[in-house]
Amino acid sequence: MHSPAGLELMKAGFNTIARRTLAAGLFGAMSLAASVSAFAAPATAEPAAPHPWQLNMGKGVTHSSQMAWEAHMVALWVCVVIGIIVFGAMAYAMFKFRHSKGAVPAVNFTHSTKLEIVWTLVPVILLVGMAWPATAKLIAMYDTRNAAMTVKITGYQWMWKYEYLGEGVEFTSRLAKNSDQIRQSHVIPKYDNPDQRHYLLEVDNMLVVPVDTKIRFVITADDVIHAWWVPALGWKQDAIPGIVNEAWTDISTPGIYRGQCAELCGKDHGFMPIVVKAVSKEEFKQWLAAQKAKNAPAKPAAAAATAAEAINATPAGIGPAQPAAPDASNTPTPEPAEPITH
Ligand SMILES: [Cu+2]
Repeated sequence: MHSPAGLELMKAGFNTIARRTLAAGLFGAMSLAASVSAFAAPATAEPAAPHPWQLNMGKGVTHSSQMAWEAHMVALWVCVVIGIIVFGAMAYAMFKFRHSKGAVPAVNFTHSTKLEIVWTLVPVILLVGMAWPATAKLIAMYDTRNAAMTVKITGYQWMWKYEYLGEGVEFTSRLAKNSDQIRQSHVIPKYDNPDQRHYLLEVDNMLVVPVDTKIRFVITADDVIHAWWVPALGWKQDAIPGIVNEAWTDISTPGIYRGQCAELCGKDHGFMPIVVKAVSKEEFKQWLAAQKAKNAPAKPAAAAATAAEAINATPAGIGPAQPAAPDASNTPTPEPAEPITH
């Protein structure tokens, strides 16, 4: 029997264990919440970003990506059902009609007309059933009519140039310095490090576009074939010198969407990423006005100054400013999401 003192000791021990379990549980819940919020922070800024252990393809944020996802899911479930029926029938036949149970092979069997009709008709119906909506979706994905604005994309070895047609706004978009430094430092970038998470997927000037707007892209290249690809938009389009390809998008959710050149275009093919920043229509108007204001008033004055200088200056001093040099202030807030992610 336990003495009262022993009982007290047991009670105390039990209380300690209970407190420790509770503390561990609380700590676990807190660290889980912390890790969830660590992932939730970038998720709000980058709604379509892939994440570790993601299994299915992403839904993206445009009508095109939604359509691609739906077509993919239909095909996936058709495959799942076929897989279950075929492997189920095989397993059943092998188990039920096995030799040890006295099964006798039907040696005189040649064919079954009924079965042949079934296994011809079922795939035909399935293929037509999948091709019909897929074709309708493809046609919709290539219909660039009634766009509210047009952006011309030109691929270069190794950067992109964006021109907002009719707005007089254009700039180049290159690999961000941060990625370049990591690349040259031979450090292995880590996903957990917010400064390194977007290694090779960050640029100096993002393509800024409004949400809920049908945007037409005309896509070409200056030197070799490139391809403009942002998975969250649901398509990729070749950029071919001498040819103008078309595409369109309508982004539903504000955020940052990342992509890459998807056509092997030379030694720096892996170092010409694409970053799209979708903002509200109002924010886009302000951004575009700021870009125009930056370019517009300088032009006549600069031209006059250049002309006046040309008369007096030494030959080395003459020449227009480098037009291709991207201005750091081109993008109002570069990577606003990143400081939140730690
Ligand atoms: Cu390229």
